[in-house]
Amino acid sequence: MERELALEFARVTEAAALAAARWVGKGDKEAADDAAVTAMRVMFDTVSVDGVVVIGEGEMDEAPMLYIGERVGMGVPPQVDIAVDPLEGTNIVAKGLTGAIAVLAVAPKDSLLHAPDIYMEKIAVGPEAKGRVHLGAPVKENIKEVAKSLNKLVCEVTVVILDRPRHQHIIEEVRRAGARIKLITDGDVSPGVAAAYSNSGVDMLMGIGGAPEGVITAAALKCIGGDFQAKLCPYSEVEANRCKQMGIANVNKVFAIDELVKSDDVIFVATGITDSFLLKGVRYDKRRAITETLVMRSTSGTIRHIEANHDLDRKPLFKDRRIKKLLENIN
Ligand code: VTB
Repeated sequence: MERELALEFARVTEAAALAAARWVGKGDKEAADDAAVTAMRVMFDTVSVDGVVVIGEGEMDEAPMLYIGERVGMGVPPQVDIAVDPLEGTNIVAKGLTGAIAVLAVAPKDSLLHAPDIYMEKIAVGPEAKGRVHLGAPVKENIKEVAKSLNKLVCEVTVVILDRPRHQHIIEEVRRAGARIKLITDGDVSPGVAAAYSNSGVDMLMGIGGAPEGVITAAALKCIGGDFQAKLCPYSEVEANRCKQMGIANVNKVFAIDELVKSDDVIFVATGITDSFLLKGVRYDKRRAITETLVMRSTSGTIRHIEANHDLDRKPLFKDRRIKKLLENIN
């Protein structure tokens, strides 16, 4: 993939973040998601790829846009798989909490795992701990390995976990091991990626979240050199069959990062909507808005944080008929 594409995709997540940011704290997660999806769709139309959404807003019959199987881009080569989460953290935006991002990952056709929207058990760590942790190993062992790899004491290691009753046992095991915990209300992509930044305040992500979010996190960690392992968690026969239909023969398999993201040519882009471990959220300054976007390419290993200052009165995005219509509905 041409490196210029990375910047084109950055404009896509910026647009989603700018649109969703208007709904921060308004208690309407559907409207926020709708805004992010619509803005992303508008921008995708300008990107020179022949893309298929392999992870998106759901199946064709349940999502009007960015559904799994939808073709996006201008329809010109390269052919790519696209994993998108236009608003990772709809509840976060609705309540005005921290941790919402607009995110996507792009890789050559057929190289991202086609994961249904079911749960996935995950472990994410940074480059130093690569190959030293194992999903399924005792929590205490994994934490010890992370501490050693980072030259920290166990009591200085920070593990991020989604605050859910299903994680009570992990929380207890981490506490027994003596490590620190940050519980989050939602949004496990940003802390998963942040685990690879030595000064982010996150050393590990553990627990069960969404499978699509898992593949997106794996794409980022592939760029940055971290490690990620995952196991699908189908909770019913229907979900297990859905995995099989999507080509996953063994639903109990522990996937290594290179099995979730098979290509070495990956682009990961995320823009902050509200502040997170990774990025600052959208801020307004008079008639301008400031966004922070993370852009990574695995081929070069370059990691860019792009701060953009948008003129809200001149931005073509806000002149688009579809976006204008959505914004009119904000009270
Ligand atoms: C997970 C997590 C996401 O939603 O999908 C979660 O990966 C849903 O889990 O980051 P619950 O059913 O337990 O709420 C997010 O937190 C946000 O999309």
